[in-house]
Amino acid sequence: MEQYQNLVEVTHEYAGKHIASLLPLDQPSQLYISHAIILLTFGFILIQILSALASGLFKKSKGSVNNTSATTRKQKRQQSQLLICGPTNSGKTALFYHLITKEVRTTVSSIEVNETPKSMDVKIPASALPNGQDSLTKKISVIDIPGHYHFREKLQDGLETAKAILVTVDSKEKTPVLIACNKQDLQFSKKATTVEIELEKEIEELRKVKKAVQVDDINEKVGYLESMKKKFSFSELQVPVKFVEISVKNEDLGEVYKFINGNF
Ligand SMILES: Nc1nc2c(ncn2[C@@H]2O[C@H](COP(=O)(O)OP(=O)(O)O)[C@@H](O)[C@H]2O)c(=O)[nH]1
Ligand SMILES: [Mg+2]
Repeated sequence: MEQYQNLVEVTHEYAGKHIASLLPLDQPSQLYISHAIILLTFGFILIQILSALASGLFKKSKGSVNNTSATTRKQKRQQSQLLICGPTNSGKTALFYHLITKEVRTTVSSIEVNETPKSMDVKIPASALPNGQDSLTKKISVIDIPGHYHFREKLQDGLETAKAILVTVDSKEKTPVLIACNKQDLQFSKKATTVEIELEKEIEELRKVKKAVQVDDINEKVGYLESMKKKFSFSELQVPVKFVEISVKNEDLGEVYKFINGNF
């Protein structure tokens, strides 16, 4: 857990420095700055997810080890909660409301947790189902947690108990992660493959920095990233992480419904 906390803190600091070094740039660079902020915040959240996975939060307790917290987690997991996380302004709350009301709402950006009180009916449209199949209803609860550092504990709890995690950006018993690249209706939106490549580069840079400062001491705990033997790549992860393109505004949410249908 300590390793996890350290990783989160270092990542946060890293993101902060990068953003600070970009700030003196002139106005035309605003687009790049906002992209950098989105990428770095998202990298921060993703590394929280990866380090939570690495520290065994999602591992099923097998046979000999059957401790109470694992049992509690299993009970909580049965609540079938879909966790939506990602950087501020990536459309988490818009997606949250659409899933439960089917309305495209212009959400007012505010930093708060949105959570359905209990299992809700979420209709999976026929268009997201194999040919000829009628729409169906899944009972799930949904939680939308802001990407702000202030909510790290809430996010950590959510990561432990979620049945599935959906990350908006602008896994055997492994929790599948869908990176939903939202706002594809906008002209300069990035393709899912571009977001994946850029994130891989950012995380690889962080891995190199951490590896370079690593102390060769067997008593020293080795973090998840620096323990990796080769270049970071999403496809090499044991956790299935999929990048898809969506638009809440255009109600282009087929990949989200396929994800929900495949996991609940
Ligand atoms: N163009 C466009 N705007 C969107 C889309 N989804 C959300 N938004 C807008 O993006 C802004 C941030 O959305 P919000 O759900 O509050 O983001 P959150 O901070 O991640 O919860 C709001 O103004 C939304 O109306 C989308 O698919 N396309
Ligand atoms: Mg929100």
